[in-house]
Amino acid sequence: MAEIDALPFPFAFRPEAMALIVIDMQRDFAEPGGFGASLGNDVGRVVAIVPTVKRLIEGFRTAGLPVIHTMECHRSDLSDLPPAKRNRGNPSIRIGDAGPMGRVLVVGEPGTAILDEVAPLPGEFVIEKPGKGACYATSFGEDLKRLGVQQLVFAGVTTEVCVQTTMREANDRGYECLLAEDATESYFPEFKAAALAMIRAQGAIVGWTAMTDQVLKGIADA
Ligand code: TIU
Repeated sequence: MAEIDALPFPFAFRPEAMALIVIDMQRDFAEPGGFGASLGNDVGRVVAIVPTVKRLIEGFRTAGLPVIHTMECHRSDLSDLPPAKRNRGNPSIRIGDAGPMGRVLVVGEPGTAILDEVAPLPGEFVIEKPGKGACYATSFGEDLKRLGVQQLVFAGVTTEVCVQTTMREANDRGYECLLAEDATESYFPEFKAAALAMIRAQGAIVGWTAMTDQVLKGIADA
């Protein structure tokens, strides 16, 4: 059994049971005019991790391990968008509204697409999710069972919203979860730091964290 040098202690790694899940690396969270920017955020922080996310994805592909992508998005009739989500806050444009990259977070719109640099390859799973977590109202749980996956390495955005929500959902469902620290980002550095600390506190109460180089070394050694 291989190990990944992780916090709060090494992560025992089983290649036959491991997948990478890349959360919501979409133009809407990374480019001006998208949903993230409409909430008043600095999207440059998300753009900065793209090369590291790409390196992590390529490491899993090279090792022949599954890569799963998620997209936060809604049907074009918005039937899966609760009013409580659409109306929350005071964004300059709301989910479903027409923006510079098409309708915000709606399936098939240009802004909803995953960034080219980290785009799925044919055959990789893409989970379209209407919530912040990937387990709610999706086939994610069944897909993982079909793949035989029991351990998940997490990357993507944002750390304390969709990434942490999905990690907590997966942890409760019995998956061992590890977050790649430098392949995730928040619009708020202090929230990222707090999320990482919360996840690995109390003996990995939610999961482990490790740098991408350590994850790739673990895979290469396995
Ligand atoms: N706003 C924010 O930080 N995140 C989201 O709305 N979605 C995801 O985290 N993907």
